[in-house]
Amino acid sequence: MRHLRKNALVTGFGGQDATYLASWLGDNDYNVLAVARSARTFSNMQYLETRGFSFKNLTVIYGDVTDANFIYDVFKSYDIHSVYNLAAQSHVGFSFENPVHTMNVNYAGAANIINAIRMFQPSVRLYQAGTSELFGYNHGGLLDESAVLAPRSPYAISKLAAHWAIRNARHEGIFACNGILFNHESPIRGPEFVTRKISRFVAKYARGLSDETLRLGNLDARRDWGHAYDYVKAMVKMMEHGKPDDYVIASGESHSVRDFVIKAFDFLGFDVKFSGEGENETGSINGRAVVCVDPKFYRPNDVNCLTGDASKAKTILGWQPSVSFDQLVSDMVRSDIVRLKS
Ligand code: G4F
Repeated sequence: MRHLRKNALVTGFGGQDATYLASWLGDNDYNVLAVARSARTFSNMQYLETRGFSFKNLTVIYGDVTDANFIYDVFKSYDIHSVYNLAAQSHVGFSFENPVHTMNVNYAGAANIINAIRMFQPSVRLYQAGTSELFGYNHGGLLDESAVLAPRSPYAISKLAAHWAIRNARHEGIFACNGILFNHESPIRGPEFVTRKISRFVAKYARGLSDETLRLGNLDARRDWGHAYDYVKAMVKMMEHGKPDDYVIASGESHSVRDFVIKAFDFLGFDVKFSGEGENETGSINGRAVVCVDPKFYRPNDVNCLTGDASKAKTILGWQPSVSFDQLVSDMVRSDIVRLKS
């Protein structure tokens, strides 16, 4: 008997998470209907192909989640099993300068999809990309699904609105899940995020291609960094589980931005020593400053520490992260070195 594939609609295609997810779904029982805003965004897919990822059973649809009529047309044209709403304005720093745009993409996109499910295909399952930024003003410790939500940026406010839209949709009978994902990185992370900014710099430095200084903002910020490929598999587990719910996905340990810098250089045998405080702090190798603080990268409000407790996902979904912090840093730096060579 011919095996029938289910249609999974993935928004935000071209971005890190949607690219990994499309690969995984296409290899595993699904046709992927990937929503992209433009063909310019396929460099991540091309890069992953060089690392052995495949993109089978993929159809790209061009459109924007903020356009309700576009979403409705997709729902009228395809028999959809599941929607992964990963389209977002995902940069927290940028959201302070563009709060309305951020709210529009991050909330209206989710609201349009919920409306489409309600009107056209009520049995569709929906995954919403939530975030640990929802925990904003927290007092440290491990954060799980019961932790207080206290957003600290326009980005987090927009994601909180979507988070509640999903919870309300679930209450009315829609299969809708919030994945409260802590930071997740990879070699295809955008260079505007701090981990990739660091890995790219370190690769250039190691190849002798940079005599510049890496300029960073808050070195004390602590994040719980995991690997994006592990995290997209958690999304699928939520959607394939019998009951919709909200889940924290995290590694359970946090590291500072400074730790990430030290580890990235250390991976290539360079010993960075930090000295000074606040705006005067520098990181040096053999007495030469290679890292400095630039207040331009400070945010009006920053979240100081995020560490997640993914016990619920581990127990109920059987999810486990497979990539350690050290492996993540080394994968990113190694990949940037290879890319520079080619
Ligand atoms: O890499 P970041 O920009 O990631 P951030 O703000 O934690 O957000 C990411 O993770 C969230 C999950 O918790 C997602 F919801 C969100 O969409 C995104 O994927 O910054 C991490 C930390 C911040 O505290 C920031 O202030 O690094 C600090 N930082 C220090 N210097 C910097 C820099 N961040 C950036 N982007 N650039 C810097 O030069």
